[in-house]
Amino acid sequence: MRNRPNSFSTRAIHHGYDPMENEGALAPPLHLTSTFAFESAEAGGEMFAGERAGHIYSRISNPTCDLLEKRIAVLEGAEAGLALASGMGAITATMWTLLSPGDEVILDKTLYGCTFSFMQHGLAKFGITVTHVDLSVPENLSASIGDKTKVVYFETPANPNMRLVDIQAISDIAHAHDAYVVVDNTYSTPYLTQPITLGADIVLHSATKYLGGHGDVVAGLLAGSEDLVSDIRLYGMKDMTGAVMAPFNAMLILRGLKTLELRMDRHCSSAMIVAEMLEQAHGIQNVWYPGLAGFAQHDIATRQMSQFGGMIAFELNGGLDAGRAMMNQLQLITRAVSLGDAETLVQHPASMTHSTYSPEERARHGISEGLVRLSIGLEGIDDVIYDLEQALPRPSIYSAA
Ligand code: 4LM
Repeated sequence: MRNRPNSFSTRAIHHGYDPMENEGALAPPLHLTSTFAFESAEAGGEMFAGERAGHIYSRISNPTCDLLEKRIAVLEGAEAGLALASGMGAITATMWTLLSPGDEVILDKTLYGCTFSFMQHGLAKFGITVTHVDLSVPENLSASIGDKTKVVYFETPANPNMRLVDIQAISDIAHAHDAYVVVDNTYSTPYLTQPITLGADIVLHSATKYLGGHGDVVAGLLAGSEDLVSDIRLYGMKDMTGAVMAPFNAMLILRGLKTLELRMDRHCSSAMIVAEMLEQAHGIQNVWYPGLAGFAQHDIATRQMSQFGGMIAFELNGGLDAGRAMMNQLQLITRAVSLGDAETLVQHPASMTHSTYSPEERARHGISEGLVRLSIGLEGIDDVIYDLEQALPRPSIYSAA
């Protein structure tokens, strides 16, 4: 009997699965079935009444998804997990479950474009008050939270401008007011930050990104207490959104998780090299990467993240025009949205992922029009640096400096 906890990678590879219970199959079986047979009419009725365990229908649960749910729960330090069709499926299923008309949700200032749109245009339409607060300063939450606040929601680091939120400080304030804390941990992954262990109630992911890791699947995951996750499964997922993960996609995410630690180590070390290069490069106005000593919230990053992630935001002198010209010069780095893949990706949030904000909203929410976002991949770092260097503006041979 082992009496020491398994490491992150060991849990990501082995947790919840015994080949000897599955005909010796090393890789977990893919249960491609929509429905499940009942032993008797009474047994089926008991399952529907919640009096007997077992699978009923794959919009509620499925054994392949079930294994993935156990894995995300153990990696996040949570009691239970849930697999959903997409990151947006995880977000919408959670919010439809936790909120009712008349409630307030407090959101951080900066969110992924479709999350912003769902909250601003979706939830608000159904009688929920949607308030944006700069949560990078926890005192701002104390000043705004009230009796109607049911959920406090944020990303850290935030997409696309890398702002960080102190999970523990925000959770303490929210819980003193009986509000739930929901954290989108897509950028960090549980390998770098575990929000539940810092006080959050629900952690959720676009598993499309680092957890899948290969750009071949759209998927979502969340984790939290047994009770909350069961509510989201039976209400937000089953009835309100139907945003259920296909078993085949669960298999791809299970495969991705096995190499998450290895991949994240490489994403993080390469991103650090790129961020330092950009900081020194000609024609760059700003670089936002939590690992840089000059990053405004470097102290929170050091406390809350074990490494600093694979995402970088930067802005060139000359703003959007200069950024677009640079993007068009790239030969290896791929112009595409999404993130966390093996390929290094570049995109322009104001015209792409964050075009769901109006220009005025972007200005209010701290997303500059010229910001360029890089998702550093797994290629040889010399090739990535070479590509960036050949695409960046060159100093004029006439300049005095
Ligand atoms: C992107 N992002 O940024 P699905 N939460 C965060 C995200 O970045 C995303 C989602 C949720 C991008 C997609 C095109 C922090 C997505 C939504 O795409 O529904 O799995 O996740 O490039």
